[in-house]
Amino acid sequence: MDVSLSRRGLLQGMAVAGGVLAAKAASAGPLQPIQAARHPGWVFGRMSGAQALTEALILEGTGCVYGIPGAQENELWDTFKQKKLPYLLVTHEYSAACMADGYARSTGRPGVLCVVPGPGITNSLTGLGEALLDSSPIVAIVGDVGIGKKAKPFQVHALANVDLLKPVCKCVYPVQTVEQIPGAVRQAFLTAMCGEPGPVAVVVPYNLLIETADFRSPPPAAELPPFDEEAFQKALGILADKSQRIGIYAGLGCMDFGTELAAAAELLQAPVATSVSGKGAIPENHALAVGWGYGPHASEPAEIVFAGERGHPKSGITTLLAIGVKFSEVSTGYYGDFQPKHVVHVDANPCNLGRVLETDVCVHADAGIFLGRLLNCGDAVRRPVNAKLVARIQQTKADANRELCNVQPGQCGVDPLAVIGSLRKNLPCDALLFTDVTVSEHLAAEHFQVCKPRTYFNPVDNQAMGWSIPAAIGAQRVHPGVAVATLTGDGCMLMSAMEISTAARESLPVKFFILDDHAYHYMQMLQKAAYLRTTATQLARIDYAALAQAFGVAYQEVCHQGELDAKVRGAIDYPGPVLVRIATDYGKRKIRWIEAVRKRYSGELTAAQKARFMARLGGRALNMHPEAND
Ligand SMILES: Cc1ncc(C[n+]2csc(CCOP(=O)(O)OP(=O)(O)O)c2C)c(N)n1
Ligand SMILES: [Mg+2]
Repeated sequence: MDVSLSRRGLLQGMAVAGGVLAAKAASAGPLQPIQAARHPGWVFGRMSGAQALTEALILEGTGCVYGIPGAQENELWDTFKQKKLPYLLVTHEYSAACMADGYARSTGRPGVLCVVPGPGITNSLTGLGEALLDSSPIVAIVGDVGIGKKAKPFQVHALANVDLLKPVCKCVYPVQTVEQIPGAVRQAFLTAMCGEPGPVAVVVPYNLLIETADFRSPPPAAELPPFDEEAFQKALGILADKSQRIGIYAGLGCMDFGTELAAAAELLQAPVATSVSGKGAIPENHALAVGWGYGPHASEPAEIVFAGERGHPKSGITTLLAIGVKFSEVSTGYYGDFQPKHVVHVDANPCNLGRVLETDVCVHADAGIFLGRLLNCGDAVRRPVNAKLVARIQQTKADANRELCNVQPGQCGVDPLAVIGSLRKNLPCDALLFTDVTVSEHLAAEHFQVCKPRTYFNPVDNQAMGWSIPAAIGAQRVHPGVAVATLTGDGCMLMSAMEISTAARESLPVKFFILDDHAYHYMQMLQKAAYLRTTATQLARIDYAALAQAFGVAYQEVCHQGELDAKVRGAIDYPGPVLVRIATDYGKRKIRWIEAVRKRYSGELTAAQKARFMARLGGRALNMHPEAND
């Protein structure tokens, strides 16, 4: 969280609001429409707080507001309707935050939610937390209890609403007067997007929504994106050293600069690996793209190409150029990406720089500006085409693809890797895929090839189960002609399944692919190795056909691998929402992420901790009458 930036943003917002106050003092009587026309882009004229807030949302290009109205915001929702601002009623505020997140990740612009104070806020916290940790821009419009002379004690929803939001938001703007409303909303959009994006809340006491004022509120001044020239020059010196082999690790910060990223890779003849949220920043079928991560937890081609092959000491990379990325636990497989000899780390948030790997230079810069400048300095860093590198990448990718195409059927269901292969084969390349917190997320990150930016989404760093269903619905709402699908587990589905009713009500044709194994397989994988038994991991057997019928969506069931492709295709081609239950047999499917993380984690245990674990495992292994699982 960039606190200094937030403070500066807040000050700017207050300055704007102050201008409005001065304008109010100077104005007399209702303003004429002709005056408003002279101020395009301003919230201008006499109106209510709710109207000014709605105008500000419209001026910021809001495509949809997700949420649930309450007594505190009925004035606002009525104004959305009056001003034709699109909105979507959800079933739970967790979903509203996830939908705004799905909107933000798929469009690159802030997603908007609107919730009541108290339970509306507490319900939305998990989704806002996901957006905060995953750098997703969101603007939360939140009502608050009434303030002022007439305010009563013990009002409904009178929790510490501003304080509740602070830990999950980049910044919170508490509005105190009606005049501050549009300035605060517009500042929130700016703050959500600048530097490292994230969620921002505007908290409005409900009585201000029905007050009127004369508004003269201009758009806030945009901040210049960061660029540290001195550090850039130092980075250039490192990248110009032709004795070193460069690898690029690209994150979400590169997502809208795919052309520049690919050009930089070609200029440096550098293989490109991405973080999970960076998937799609470079088309993964590009000759220099190697997939996700570069450690033993991630895509095998990335590991082989970055670490180098055994017996070929000069084949790995020696200089890492990390752009628009932080080295988070999940994406690095518990910090399993190795430390190269040289590291240049570029990011828009200085708090992310140099925190995990040792760096030669940290460049506080916007990824797009950095890439643009790097390309302008082409002559200093250009390398001749490395045909050997390209051939090695092609070979390792072909090997990985062979594995994907030859998945053996599971004994009592479908292998999840086959599902990933089938989804890739049958979804168009511009389809949006929302994955979830099931063990299959790591298989998908490893094997699902993404060729377009902003088409693959995962709740990475908060790992909030149930995220994919609402996030996909939120995205489908503003991408009507695009195929949208979820890849989720039965446990995740149980957390947010009610939202499928929203897809049915609104005819949003999302395809909900559910891997059903009646269990938290993820937890089982972790528990079995450490405890030789499982606890609290078995789920109910659900009648999915009845569930789909109850929601009013179409239903498809896949029980055998042989029918997988046809049924996946059938669901994708169906014009409405479909619930697809895939009877899943995780069987002995190995997951590189789990294995690598387990190894790293156990490597960090103290000798005493290891001894205790081993003694317990030994004792349980010898026990002839083990306790039942779960
Ligand atoms: C809200 C929340 N609660 C608990 C967890 C811990 N957790 C991570 S994955 C998981 C199980 C997911 O189950 P399911 O969707 O069935 O996928 P599977 O494990 O079977 O692949 C749990 C409980 C979490 N990440 N988020
Ligand atoms: Mg499961």
